[in-house]
Amino acid sequence: MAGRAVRCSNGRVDEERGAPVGRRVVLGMLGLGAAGIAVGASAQEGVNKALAPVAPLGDVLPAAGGFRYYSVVSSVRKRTLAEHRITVHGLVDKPRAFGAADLAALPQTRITRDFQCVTGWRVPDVMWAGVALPDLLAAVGVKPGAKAVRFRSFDGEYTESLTLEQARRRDVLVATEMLGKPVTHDHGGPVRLFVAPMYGYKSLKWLGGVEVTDRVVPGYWERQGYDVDAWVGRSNGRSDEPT
Ligand SMILES: Nc1nc2c(c(=O)[nH]1)N[C@H]1C(S)=C(S)[C@@H](COP(=O)(O)O)O[C@H]1N2
Ligand SMILES: [Mo]
Repeated sequence: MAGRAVRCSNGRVDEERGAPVGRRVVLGMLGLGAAGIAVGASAQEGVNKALAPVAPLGDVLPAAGGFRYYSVVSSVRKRTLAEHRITVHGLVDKPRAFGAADLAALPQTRITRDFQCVTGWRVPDVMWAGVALPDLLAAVGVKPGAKAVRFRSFDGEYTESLTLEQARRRDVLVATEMLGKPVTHDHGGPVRLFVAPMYGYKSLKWLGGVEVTDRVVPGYWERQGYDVDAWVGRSNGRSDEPT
């Protein structure tokens, strides 16, 4: 799928789902303040390559401070929080669909952490709010024999996984708010994951399904060589970017 580069500077996402596109394809930059400086595709590619596995992260990118908007598909249909449901199923006692009111009825957790992509960019001190994943799992009851959790995006392509132990950390959020507002569509709203201790690719956007499983099923980027245990600073991607 390399070469299907689509880039739109305003971060707009079309309504229709499209074909998968490569990781290097930055569809747009959502600037925070003055950080939304457009970077040409080739420059961005160079930056990604240079920083991919081992660069000292953070103070390398002059334009760091803004999120890059990432999606492996060219467009994702929008869903409102009111209509959206997250299905929680698999090795659980009570499989259940959670709508906005159901999520709001669970304990709410707020955390502020840096957001760190494995390719080098970092956004400091991002505030997130939502339901801590252990609280969501407790609401359905995890069966004996469960070992992992698999996440599916309603973009139709992206998946992620955590071990059950990782999924029970209090700093893993099913996030409905980011930066003090509902998570926007471009950032994976109405509901996305935020896995604070790990690189950004674990923080699946457009969360649709949570399945408790008996083993870790590697996610989208992990099938292309990225570490499954993506601890910031303790794991890393590959120097050759997958497409
Ligand atoms: N569904 C989905 N989730 C995703 C991705 C993606 O392409 N699709 N990219 C991941 C990567 S690599 C990063 S760094 C973050 C980027 O989040 P942002 O687009 O809100 O900046 O989302 C992660 N979650
Ligand atoms: Mo990333």
